[in-house]
Amino acid sequence: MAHEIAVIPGDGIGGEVVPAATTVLAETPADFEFVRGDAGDATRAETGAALPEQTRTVAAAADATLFGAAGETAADVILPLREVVGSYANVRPARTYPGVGALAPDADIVFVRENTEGVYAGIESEIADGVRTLTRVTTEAACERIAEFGFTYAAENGYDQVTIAHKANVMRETDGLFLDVARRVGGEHETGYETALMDALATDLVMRPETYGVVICPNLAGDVLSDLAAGLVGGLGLLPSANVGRENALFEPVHGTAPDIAGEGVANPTATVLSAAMLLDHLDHPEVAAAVRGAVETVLAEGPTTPDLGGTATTDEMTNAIVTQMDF
Ligand code: GGG
Repeated sequence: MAHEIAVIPGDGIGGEVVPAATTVLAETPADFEFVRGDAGDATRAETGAALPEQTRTVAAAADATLFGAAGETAADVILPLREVVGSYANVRPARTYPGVGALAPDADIVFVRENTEGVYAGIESEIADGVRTLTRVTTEAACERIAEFGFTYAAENGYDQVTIAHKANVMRETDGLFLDVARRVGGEHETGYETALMDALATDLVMRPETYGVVICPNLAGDVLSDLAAGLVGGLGLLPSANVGRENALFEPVHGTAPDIAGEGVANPTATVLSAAMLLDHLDHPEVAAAVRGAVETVLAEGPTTPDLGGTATTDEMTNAIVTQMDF
């Protein structure tokens, strides 16, 4: 039976890279039915809602969702969409690929980011003229769930080092709880772990990226540190992600809408195509996912590539090259 995939391009280059990924998926031996959903800045301008009810319904009913990018309406689109699919772990692999001119020649880091709470819980207020507050939410249950996910991911994917990122010396209650719980969970697993203050970790990720494996992070730290790692491995155009829940999942490039190049047809499709490969893994097609990754790696090494990687190819040219290289 065909897998039903909710396809939500969103804004900016989302409208270019998501069709690239569905083109790749459609050329695989797996069987898909794509159901389109609208969301984002343009959708809000047209309908008044950044995430219309119909799009929520499409995502909730699908076997998995492929999302592009959100702009000004990110908080009204991607955060509730993650809720709709019940996701709690945002997995963001940052790898160096042969042939890509990267600052880090040998990085293979996977950020496992808690994505239901922290400072992204959306509890903000203006309590007086010129005074605004934000409430951070940290629960023992969510800390345990993300730590368990991170250590299990490390064991199942051959990573022998886990780093727990935190800032518990300043945010003593919230990151203190995150750190305590993640340490306890780490003690129940065989994979070795260390803890790291997230500011010092940012420096060390730049100086010694090859020493890191899985990095378990609170929500905001994971968002920021994974973008930093993108800079190390060749740019945001290369980082895929999976938002994983107990039963459902949403896949999206780590990058945003890239308004500077949106509409020019030169957006790098790699991050979204690799997100589609993560979707294939999730739907239990590991061989097909491996073939897609192999094709992406060949094209990154041999070209043609888009301008962000030093090439002159359009999104369509790079996508077609990936399709041509797929070997099932
Ligand atoms: N595809 C990633 C995207 O749309 N990013 C926009 C953004 O601000 N995301 C916040 C987040 O990932 O939590």
